[in-house]
Amino acid sequence: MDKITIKNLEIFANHGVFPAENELGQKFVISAVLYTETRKAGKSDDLTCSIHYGEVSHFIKKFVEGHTYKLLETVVEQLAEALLLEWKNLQAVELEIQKPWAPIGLPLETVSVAIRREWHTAYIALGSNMGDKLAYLNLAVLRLAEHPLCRVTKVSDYLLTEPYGGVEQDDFLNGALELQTLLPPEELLDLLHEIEQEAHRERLVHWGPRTLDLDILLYDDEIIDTPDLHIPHIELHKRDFVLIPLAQIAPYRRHPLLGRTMLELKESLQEL
Ligand code: PH2
Ligand code: MG
Ligand code: MG
Repeated sequence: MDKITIKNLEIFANHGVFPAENELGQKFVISAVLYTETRKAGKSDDLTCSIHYGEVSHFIKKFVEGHTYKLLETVVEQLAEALLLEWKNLQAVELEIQKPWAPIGLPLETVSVAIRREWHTAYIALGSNMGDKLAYLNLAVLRLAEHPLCRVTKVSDYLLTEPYGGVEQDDFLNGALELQTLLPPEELLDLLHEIEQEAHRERLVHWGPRTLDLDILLYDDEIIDTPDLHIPHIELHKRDFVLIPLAQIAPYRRHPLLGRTMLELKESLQEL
């Protein structure tokens, strides 16, 4: 992706672990790489199609002067989030903050922290087979849509499905949604668990009845296998109640391990 770079912007501010740093202040030097498509602006010569680096620079100055954090880590984390939320066409940002006068009692040229943060695309499966199923799925969509670090970009139709997996239970209402998010996978999983809790989800029977089940199906093209988290969802390609709604909102998205599109996976399942 194209990028716009701001290099070594000097700002006097008050971040630091030592109280004297918070009181007296010192020099910080910030660099930012803004990832955005510049093609449209390049063809039209219209600044509104791009990102005004002057505005970004003043935003950074105001932000860094206007907060007092102990850690450089916090300054860049909070600043990256603020930038990604403020500029709609900013896909990713790299930030580096330097502290050339760091008071550590030793001569050094500079110390710095650098991070990259970006919008991720995730697909979430929705399921309910207890109580007001429709209200539970709608609650999930609403909670994700109103979360400051998430944007719901597509919601599939909901469908009634027979229980899969051998447990005798009521039919499910299933669906899927597409999300843009600044949350890393583990934090997204925590958020889904919080929403399940709000729906009074009780984990009694494995694969048993539930008011609300929210599963991460895909997260960019990442492959993650930790004890708590498997992405892509391990059963994704075996379940029509996942593939029907997912193929509706992301037909040409490819499974990162199987290499086949969601439409292909759905069709090959239906041929069985
Ligand atoms: N979820 C399960 C087990 N079985 N069956 C259907 N039809 N829909 C589900 O969402 C579902 C299921 C475990 O998550
Ligand atoms: Mg599930
Ligand atoms: Mg689950």
